[in-house]
Amino acid sequence: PKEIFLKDYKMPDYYFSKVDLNFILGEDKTIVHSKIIVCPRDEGGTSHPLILNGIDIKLLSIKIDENQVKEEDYKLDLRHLTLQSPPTNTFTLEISTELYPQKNTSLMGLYKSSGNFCTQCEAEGFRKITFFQDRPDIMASYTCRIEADKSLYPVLLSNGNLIEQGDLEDGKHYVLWEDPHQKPCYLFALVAGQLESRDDTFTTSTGKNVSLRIWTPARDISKTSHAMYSLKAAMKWDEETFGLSYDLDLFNIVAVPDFNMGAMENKSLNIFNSRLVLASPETANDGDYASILGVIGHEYFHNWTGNRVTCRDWFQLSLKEGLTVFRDQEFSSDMGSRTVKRIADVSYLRNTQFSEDAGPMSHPVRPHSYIKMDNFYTVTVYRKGAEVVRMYKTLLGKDGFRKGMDLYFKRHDGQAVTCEEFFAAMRDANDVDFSNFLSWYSQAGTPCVKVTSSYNSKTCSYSLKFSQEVPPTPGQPIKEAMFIPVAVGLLDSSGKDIPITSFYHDKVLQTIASSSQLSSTAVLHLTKKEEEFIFCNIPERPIPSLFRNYSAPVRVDSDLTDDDYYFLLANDSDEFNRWEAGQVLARKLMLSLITDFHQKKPLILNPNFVSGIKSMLCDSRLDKEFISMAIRLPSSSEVMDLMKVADPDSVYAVRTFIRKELALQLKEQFLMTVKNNRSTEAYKFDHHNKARRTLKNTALVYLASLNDLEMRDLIMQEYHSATNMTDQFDALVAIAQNSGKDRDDILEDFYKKWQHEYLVIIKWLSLQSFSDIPGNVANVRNLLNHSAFDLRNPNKVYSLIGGFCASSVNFHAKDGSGYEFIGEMVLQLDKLNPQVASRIVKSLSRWKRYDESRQALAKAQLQKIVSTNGLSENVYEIASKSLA
Ligand code: HT7
Ligand code: ZN
Repeated sequence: PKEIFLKDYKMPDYYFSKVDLNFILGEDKTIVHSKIIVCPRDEGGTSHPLILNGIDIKLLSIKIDENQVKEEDYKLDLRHLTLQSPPTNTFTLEISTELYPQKNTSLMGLYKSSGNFCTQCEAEGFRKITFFQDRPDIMASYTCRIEADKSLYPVLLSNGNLIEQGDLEDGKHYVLWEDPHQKPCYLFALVAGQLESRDDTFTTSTGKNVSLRIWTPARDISKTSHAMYSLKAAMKWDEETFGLSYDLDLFNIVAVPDFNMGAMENKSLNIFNSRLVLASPETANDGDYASILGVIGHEYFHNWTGNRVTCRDWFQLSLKEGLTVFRDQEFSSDMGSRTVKRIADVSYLRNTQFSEDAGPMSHPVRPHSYIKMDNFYTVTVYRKGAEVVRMYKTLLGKDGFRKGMDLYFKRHDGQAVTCEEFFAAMRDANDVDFSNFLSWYSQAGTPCVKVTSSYNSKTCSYSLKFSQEVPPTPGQPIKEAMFIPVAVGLLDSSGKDIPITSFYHDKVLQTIASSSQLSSTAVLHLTKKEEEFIFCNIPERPIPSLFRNYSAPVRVDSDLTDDDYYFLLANDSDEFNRWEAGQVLARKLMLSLITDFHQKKPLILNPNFVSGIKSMLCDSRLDKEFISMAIRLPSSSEVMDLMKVADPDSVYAVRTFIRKELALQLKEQFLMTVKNNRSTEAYKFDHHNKARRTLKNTALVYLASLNDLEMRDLIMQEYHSATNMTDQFDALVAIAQNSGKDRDDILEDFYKKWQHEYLVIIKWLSLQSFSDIPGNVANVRNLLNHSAFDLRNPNKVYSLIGGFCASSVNFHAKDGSGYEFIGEMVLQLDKLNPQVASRIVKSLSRWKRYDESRQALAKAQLQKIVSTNGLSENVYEIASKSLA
């Protein structure tokens, strides 16, 4: 397979100014006619070959300026149609193709989902529809005519405005859509089928009325009210926060059950995985409601960050994704609790991106190369990319960041640009010098920052010395120092922030202008491998609160003692760092218990830790969702990441021990928590109610670990009396922790209740696949044959097979049965849907982190996969890089 490099980017020789598409949708084939106005970049100059991408489609005819192109004037291979020497002045290119959406199980290009036609063109799906320069820097205005059977496909949608429609012979009808905005082909969309809509309107700040429509099959319309609420909230938020209004008269969202990712921001016709649109209190839980809010926001925000200003090439993906994730995170923060959202986002980053960055698939936020672009829709591009955007805001402040955003849109509206252009807008709007900040885009790996401190009581000065190191990653053995913003606060012995007025850096005194920053927090600019900051006028030895609000995506290693962390846990004015202090203590505790476990010593829980958890649990001044996050233990993957040789069994044993011990020692407090946080009111998705439910159900999971009759009855009662899916499912999770008849019966009961609700069944599958109960691989294998499972549906695959990979004990079973199962599944899936298969094969990529025996077993599966004939490029890229 061919690797594509960022350094080889070349401007296109031809631009397309106008594209008219005509789809004739049929039951066994679809015909697409395209008419393109092609403009040579060097108008009237020398002729260059025009290379068009095309995969899995049949060429029917090709014309230039209405004349059929002769066979000797073009070349057709499995991936391209090349016109050897097209005209050197603007010309019209007409191409007809035949395609087979009904057979398209890759869910890219045009395909059928539950009887309806829909498209997915990002990143490179448009080439499965027609021959085209399928690259994001080809921006054109489009029309789209769709012709189809009227009774089978009464609704025909595409981008822009509906300008014509009518009936045709033989029970057919047609529509004509026109999109006035120039766009790259990855934003093209078409939907045809039996759908109904929930309609609403939004009036923009300039007084324009926008029609909003959310389309689903008729039976699901009642589940779209939260999505509509989320859309309107997002439209309002973008106007208020960034001054960005919607730019067309119509905004459509369509929910489909078969979709490779979460959603797609096609211009004015967003297509969503139905799990991110449909919700009712009975069938969706708080997590689903929160995801819908965030993802509806995310896709809507792309209208400016992605669509109006797009990427020059796919290496720049984070330009739109990192920025848009940052925007959706801020939106969700403003709609709920800022601290809780930040904690959730940082936990996710640590659990997923840190391990990606420490493995064979580690790549910079802007990758240097790829074989298959689909493989680079990663947590690094999305989540680390969002942290990079957040650092601009931390460095520039809210107003400075807004100025940078304004300049970015002023300069680049309607253009396809690079990450440098975003950087330049931030820099120029604020007139700052961010020297080596761009290395966040080009260097992979999670930087590690070491901090040591000292206090001089004679001079009342306090020194913080920093050293930074970025670990070697594939293809990047040596790293430069990064530009790292460190938000620092200093606490006095009563726990209050000491005002920071000035500090020395490089022997230069820097005074903090109180207007630009809160004087309780200073943002230090780390730019070298080693440097020192000396704070002046510090009357007593302070306790430092470092990287407040997680000001940079780094690992921190400081000389703070456990006592310092307990102090921060109790006192820090930065709530994020209060949580962080608890996590540091929990990580240290778990690692030391793991050592004890390996040395076969008895496990004893540190009483300070128990009282720390107890005081959090009983502190009525704290936000309830914050408490539930603060009393949760770091995940197994986070702890395994910190071990020399990752050992799932010892992590599992220690986590189970701590959970049970906390439940034993704090049983009264957990029971009170459950009692005090029940509600008799109807389900409401707001922060207050969500926080209450989360805390109650976290306490329930602790209590379930006691696995005695009293707790069993309590949780059964919670399950049966639940009036919403959040409470019902969390009770089910609590019960299902322990194997036995209760577990089997209740899983059966839940299935019977919800078997006709596809989105609930997905939850049921993942609950079972993720389980730590012994020998679970056999259960998961059995579920493959359950009538509820379907290998062609990505949601079901991610729930059952993806969920299994995330389970620490069974996936890493010592006998290799977990790896073997995944090896088999990858090969089966690859024949149907390579994108889904390559997401699953990633779970084997970190095999070198485990003991020798597990290494050999996982490696054997990867070797079997790469040596399979006819393997997709998607899976090949991940499996071969994992073996390298
Ligand atoms: N921009 C969207 C990307 C996407 C995608 C990529 C590859 C294959 C299928 C896909 N579906 C959607 C999603 C987003 O907003 O980030
Ligand atoms: Zn996105």
